[in-house]
Formats: sequence, C-alpha cells, structure tokens
Amino acid sequence: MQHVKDIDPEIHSLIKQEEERQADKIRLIASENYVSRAVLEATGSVLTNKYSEGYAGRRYYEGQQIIDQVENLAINRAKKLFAAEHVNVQPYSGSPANLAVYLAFLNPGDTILGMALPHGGHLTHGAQVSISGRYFNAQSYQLDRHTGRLNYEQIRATAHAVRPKILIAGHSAYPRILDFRLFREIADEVQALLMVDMAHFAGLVAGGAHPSPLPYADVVTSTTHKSLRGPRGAMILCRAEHAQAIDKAVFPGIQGGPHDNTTAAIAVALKEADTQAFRDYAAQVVRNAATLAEALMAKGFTLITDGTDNHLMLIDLSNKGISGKMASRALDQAGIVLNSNAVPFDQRKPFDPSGIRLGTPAVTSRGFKEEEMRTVSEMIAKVVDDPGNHQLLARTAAQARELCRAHPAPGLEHLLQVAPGD
Ligand code: DSN
Repeated sequence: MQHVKDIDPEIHSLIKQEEERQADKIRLIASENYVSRAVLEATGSVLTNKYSEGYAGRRYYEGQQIIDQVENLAINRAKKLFAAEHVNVQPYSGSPANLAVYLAFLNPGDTILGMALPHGGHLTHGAQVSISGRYFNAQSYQLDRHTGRLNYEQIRATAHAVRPKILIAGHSAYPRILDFRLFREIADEVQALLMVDMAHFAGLVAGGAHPSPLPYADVVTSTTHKSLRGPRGAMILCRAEHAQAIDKAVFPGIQGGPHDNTTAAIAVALKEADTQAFRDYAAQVVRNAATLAEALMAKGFTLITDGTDNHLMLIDLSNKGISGKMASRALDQAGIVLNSNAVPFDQRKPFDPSGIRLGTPAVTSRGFKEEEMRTVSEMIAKVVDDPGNHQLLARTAAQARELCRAHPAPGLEHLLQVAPGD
C-alpha cells in the first residue's frame, strides 16, 4: 500500500484502520466474508484499465486478447462448479443481476411473486421502495406466523391467485433450506419462470453443504462475495434456452462495460471454491451456525424456526427487553459485529427492529470452530443482558481481539508480520 500512502495518506490511513477493524472484530454479518490475498490482488490489477462491452469474440472495442480469456475462464469455472448450462459473469452486483433477469423476461406491469422483505426476502424481490416493486406488479408471500417457516401451500395458493410471470425463491434472512422441487412444481402449475436468488448460500452450494437450485430453476442469480468468498460482483446461471435473453439483458440492457478486474477475481474465487479446502469450509460454516444456534437457544434466546440449517440465524430479542438496534450497537462496541433485522410480523420499525441476524461464513474463514462458537455465544449473551455496562463491553472487545488474533483472517495475515522498528 506504499503508493496509496504516498499519494493519499488520508485514504491510506482509513484503509489501514478498516484492516485492523476486520482483523480484530468477530464479524457475524451473514453476508460478509474475508477474501484471499489472491482475490484481493486480482481485484486490484491493471484489468481495471480495460473496457470490454460485449462478450468474448464479440466486443465493441479492440484489444480483448487477454480479457476474452479471463472472462471465459470465469464462465467455464462457474459452469463446472455449479453444473450450469450457461453463465454470465458480468453483473456488477446482486441487484443489477436480478434486474437483468426481470428485463430479460418481463414487461413493465407484469407480475412477480417473491418473499416479502420483512419476512427475509430481498429488496429486489419486489419491495415497493425498489425498482422491482415500482415497475412491476410485485406480489409477495410471507412466513407462517406459528412456525416462522415458508408455507408452501400458501405460496401455491398465492401463485394460483396472482399468476406471476416469475416466481422468485431466495432470501437474505431465512435460516432454512428452501424446497426447490416444490417451488418448481408451483412455478409449473402457473406457467411461471422459476428464478432462484442463491446469493446468500452460493458458497454452501459450491461446497456441497446445501442442495443446489440448478436442477430446478430456469434462472439462478448470485452474488460472488458472501459465502462464495469472491470479490463484490455477481453472476447469472441459466438454462441454455435463456442464454441469449440473459446476455442481452445484462449488456446492453442495463449495463455498459463489465468490470474486468472483478471478473478475474471471480475466476480466482471459483478456482478456490473448487477445492477440498473450500468444501471443508462450507461444511464448517453450517456446523458453526448450528453450534451457535444451539448455544444461544440454551441461553434463552428465541431463534426464528428454532434453529438453522444454513449459515445464518435470526434472533427475536422481544423477550430480552432490548431492540435489535440497541443490541447490535452494544455488541459492536464489544467487538462483535452483526446487524439488526426485522423478524416476521415485526411490530417495530425497520430501522430499529426486534431482531438481529447472525451468520458464520466470515468467522469460519478465519478458522473458528465449534469451541469458538460456544465462546462467542457466551459473549453475546452477557452483552445483551447488560448492554449499558461499559466495562463489560470493553472487556468483551479485548476478549474478541484475543480470539481473533489466535485465528488470523485470510487476506490480513500481513498485519501479524511486525516490521523491524514498528
Ligand atoms: N446486503 C445483503 C445482506 O446483507 O444480506 C443483501 O443484499
């Protein structure tokens, strides 16, 4: 980082502070992770200097001898890893990827049916504040009030009533495995396309720790960061019959030139994901989540659906006399970073909801296992029980730092190499 330091000491200092924050805090935001040095290097490469509108062999500008190979590598690795017929790796991130699917198959005003945002769906699955809710007739399904789980008979009834053109499965805060076979059945009954947004659990699918939606869905979208542990980006995987529609929707439909440096980093991440080490990581993410969920429930926490079978869990703090925002702020001061989150049928406002969401990909990447998850559950319980105790928060932050230093985070190992004179 010497060049950043010389040219822009302010940004250099902020990056260094963020490195330290990421190194020394227990990061439980379910969508965050630590990428490898290799992914960081590819992201920061000269590929950022190139423009390459179009697709390999059909570009608008010259000089694509290298970029075509980079993009083809990323595509072919994704096709192999996920057993996909066609892959587009150009979407800038998850929201543009989902928008591209809508552009490919819908006209303004057409009906989509997805999981309601306050129940764990994503903004782009039809929330009124997003373009997906503004430009389309967005209908939603909710979780069952008693079980906190998806009720497939209700989804079926809603689908028959509203006849969506696209049925969306996927979430950003649902702790259970989706039944892709049932979603497929429902989509077929109403002649809808089935789109699965696997952004949250793509890494688990790649690592064999979660069923794949690919055999069931017409189109699958995913970010490439989150549990997949690549750079900030996205991809769309689809059946061969939809290849042209998807490619045209991404470019020139909603995007200009792809970010070739990101494409290279996606290729690196996909290579890393096709290893036994990554499969071990994916299995451990799930084991860590299950252990943390069990330990928290044993301490009186209310988990939506009474547990988890993926990488995340959602806690309703109503019985603890503290809001999600207050708890997440106290925990952040105590070195444990997570986000407040609405719980199903939440009575509180979205910015200060009743719950918190926790996920295990990032801590698993730094080597936390079951024992550390039990320790983390104790730290969380103490802070939630006494959030105004500043001594406790400071003590817990020191404990978090110690735990983190015993498990160096990928991409940040250099922080432990103290230079002579430092
Ligand atoms: N912001 C992401 C998450 O935290 O789940 C979703 O886009």
